Amino acid sequence: MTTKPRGRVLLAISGYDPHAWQAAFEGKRDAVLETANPSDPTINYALVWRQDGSRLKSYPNLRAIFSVGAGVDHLLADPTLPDVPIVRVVDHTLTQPMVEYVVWRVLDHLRQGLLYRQQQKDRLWYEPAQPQAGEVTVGVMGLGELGTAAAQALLALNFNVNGWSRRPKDVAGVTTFHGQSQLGSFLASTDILVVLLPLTPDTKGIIDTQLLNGLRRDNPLGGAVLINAGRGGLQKDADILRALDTSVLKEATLDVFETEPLPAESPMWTHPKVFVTPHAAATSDPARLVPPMIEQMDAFERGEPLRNLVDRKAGY
Ligand code: NDP
Ligand code: OXD
Repeated sequence: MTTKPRGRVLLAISGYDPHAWQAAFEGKRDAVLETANPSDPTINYALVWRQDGSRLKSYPNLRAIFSVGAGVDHLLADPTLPDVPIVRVVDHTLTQPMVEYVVWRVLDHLRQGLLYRQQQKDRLWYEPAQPQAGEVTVGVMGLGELGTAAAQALLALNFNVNGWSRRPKDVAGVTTFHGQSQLGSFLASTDILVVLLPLTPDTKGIIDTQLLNGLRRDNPLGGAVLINAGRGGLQKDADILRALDTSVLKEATLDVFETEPLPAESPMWTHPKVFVTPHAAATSDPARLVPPMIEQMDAFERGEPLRNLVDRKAGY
């Protein structure tokens, strides 16, 4: 009996080390960085991160695209992307670090981390009023895989939690809001805003002056706090800086920026009210993520449906 050859994988990856992704395929499936023949008929899959989609359109037997991350804005922005199913990352090894990141940053803002770091520099012994989690409401924008897990972890810490999504959603313990019509009420009852939205035409630039003005400022923290770990394109950096300088915002944690890497001249780097991380909230690890991708390819070749598919029309 002859066995059907298993489809080869093209690695179209930048921003991560493509060799590390290739190594994770070793001995399991043939994965290549380049093909000598740009219309190589043996390529059935592409693993993609921030690459020019036009590179993919010449492969006649491409059957599916796997995004190396949860977000797929890097793919959908490209009009030449072949019309094949797109699988994105949904995996506890990506969800867990995002939950850790959100909990860490929310607790740091609650427990006055920025203030204490400055006080230590100044050798200042001063204890400000300390609200407790139960007196503070965290609003999670984007109640998907990551947002829901983060909301649940925050509930376990006794925070009040609001959630905002595109469609109505029921998450135990979370006060949910959806759509543009309920955005105002969501913001008006939120003290710490955690953004875990995908970047789509509808969400681009959503974190602007108008949105930040809508947050609840009169709260036990002494001001509204923003944490964006979604995408830089969701925010207007200049509006955030203005909100910080006019006390519309008390503090911000930003993992993502309009331009990445954050340019050396950006005032974000040195702003006393901003905590910067380099798009590192949850990083895709090839050793952890390639095995489930291979399982999906194997199952697909047995005739089973692909999972974690992107809805191209919705944009995520
Ligand atoms: P999901 O697709 O599971 O969830 C997206 C959520 O956003 C859903 O609740 C969806 O609503 C909501 N949403 C989408 N569009 C709108 C809209 N127009 N109005 C209101 N709500 C909207 O995504 P994940 O949770 O897996 O990931 C979220 C994002 O996190 C990724 O797209 C990526 O950009 C970012 N990310 C960042 C990382 C980092 O290291 N900084 C790491 C990993 C991801 P509904 O439930 O109704 O569909
Ligand atoms: C992702 C990311 O989308 O790392 O997974 O940003």
